Amino acid sequence: MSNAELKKFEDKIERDVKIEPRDWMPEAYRESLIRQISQHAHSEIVGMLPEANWLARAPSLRRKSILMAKIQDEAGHGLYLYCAAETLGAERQATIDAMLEGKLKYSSIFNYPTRSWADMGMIGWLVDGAAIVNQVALQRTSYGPYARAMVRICKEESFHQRQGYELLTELVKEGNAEQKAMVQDSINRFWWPSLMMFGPHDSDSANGEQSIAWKIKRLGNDELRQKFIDITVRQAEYLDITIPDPDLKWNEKTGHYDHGPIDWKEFKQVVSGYGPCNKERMDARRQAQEEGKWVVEAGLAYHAKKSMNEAA
Ligand code: BYC
Repeated sequence: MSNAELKKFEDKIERDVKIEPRDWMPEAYRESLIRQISQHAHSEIVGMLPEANWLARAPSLRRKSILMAKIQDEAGHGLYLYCAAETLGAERQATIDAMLEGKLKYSSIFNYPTRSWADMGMIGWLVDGAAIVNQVALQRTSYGPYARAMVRICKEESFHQRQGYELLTELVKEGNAEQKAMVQDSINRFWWPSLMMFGPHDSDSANGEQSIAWKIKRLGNDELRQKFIDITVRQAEYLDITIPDPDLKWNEKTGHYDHGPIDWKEFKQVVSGYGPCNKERMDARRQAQEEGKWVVEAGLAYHAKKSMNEAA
């Protein structure tokens, strides 16, 4: 690395010029991006599993088509993100193997079970809602391929969030008491894990400061979490359901909602592999890898044959 290269890189970051795959970049910047982007990709793919659990039990053809389209979108998001990581030299299978060995993470939220149909709405509203707040900011991330992937992903996440909110609105406004109770039970289980999606407080965020300096992250974990809470409280009021936080209240001084303490012990447990569904999720991914091997082999054989024919 020469000083001139580093200066050029820092200058681009400073002027908000995107860093592109062929540009020189510090090794630690490249590694941090691979870490974040591949974990993001794994989250999209693992995130298909809790929803797939309800595909065969969707209550109507309309709901089933919407859910299927959403799950397929998540697969697409995973693929754009794996491609973005590949532009940094990360081999896709190697990042998947690293996740299966527990060396790379995926979002904590997908280690919780989906117990009722209302959970399909709750995931759309809260989980995709949290993802959008985070990803809108990431559209301005400093690495070009990641930023561009985010633009399309955000458009699709918007549809996901809306379909979830619409599903819940129908349940609470047109449903019976039991259906409304199902929505309340669902938010009771998903509220706190959704807040954990934004990661630890900034004071405990190991990567945060450096990532913000490099403009990989444009906003800190706490600011994003607060944005999400501020948007979501009003939407919960419209649904006439209670957010399970007795300390949640409007703060006139700050112009934001204050919230109660997050259970970081639970977060740490889930992230280190001991959440309610970690084992189930990893078993499903291992099985998919095993069953999909022949597709990869067939694709590689086709590619090798085509290259040979072209060379002949
Ligand atoms: N879960 O230093 P920090 C979706 C880790 S999918 C697990 O603050 P950073 C969707 C963190 O990785 C949404 N781990 O980290 C799909 C770090 O460990 P490592 C996924 C978490 O990177 C299907 C350590 O904790 N979105 O939308 O600066 C259906 C310390 O944290 C979590 C993304 O991935 C967590 N929640 O900030 C529906 C967005 N939080 O890596 C929806 C892209 C933290 O040092 N990622 N950790 O071993 C990001 O924006 C950032 O990586 C984070 C964390 C804000 C998540």
